[in-house]
Amino acid sequence: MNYHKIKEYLSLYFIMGSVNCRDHNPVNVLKQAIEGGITLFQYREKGEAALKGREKYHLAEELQKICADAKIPFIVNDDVELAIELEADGIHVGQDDEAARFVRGRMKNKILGVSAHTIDEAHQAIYDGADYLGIGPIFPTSSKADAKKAQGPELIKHFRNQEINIPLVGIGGITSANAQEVIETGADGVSVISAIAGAKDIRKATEEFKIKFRS
Ligand code: TZP
Ligand code: MG
Repeated sequence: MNYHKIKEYLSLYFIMGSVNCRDHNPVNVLKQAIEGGITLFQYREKGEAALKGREKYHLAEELQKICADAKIPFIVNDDVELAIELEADGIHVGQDDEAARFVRGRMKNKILGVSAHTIDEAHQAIYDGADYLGIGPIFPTSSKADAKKAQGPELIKHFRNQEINIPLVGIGGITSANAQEVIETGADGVSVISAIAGAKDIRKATEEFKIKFRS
């Protein structure tokens, strides 16, 4: 997909699975986040209490439909089989998941995102056909059990200084208070779990990001 379009989608990239929604219903969380202005959604069903099998499939299907109605692309984290079965708009893989070059071969005209922590990983992902890279953790996060050490927004600057010119999105501990800093260092957008999914008022929390982007 053309980079211009991808950059637009990355602006406010919401990631969530049932585990991130606490006492809220994931369907309502997604609807409110869309009302608040998210530009891309990733279904990431992870952690000890994560849904599996048919339950996971059904929730994915429900969330996909909400995205389709709102014309927000629906991306699946890690689970290539699920993404193919649902004909999702894209897939996001990390360095420990199915290799990006195979995923690209299986999902030819879909959005492919890859998490990269080093310049070598970035070059490999670009060679493999990634449409965008997820870079982080930028700030400390409690949403990913095996997260690496937070690197600060300088990490984005480092990638840009090394001529990594494809769309980049920052991830990890991003809130409406620090999002601007991540964009200023060269990211095309921010990806967010807890600052939206964990908020009391999901719509308001999402709007806070949009307000910061405008100022
Ligand atoms: N990858 C790196 S940090 C992270 C992922 C999936 C979790 C981000 O979650 P939060 O709550 O926005 O810090
Ligand atoms: Mg992964």
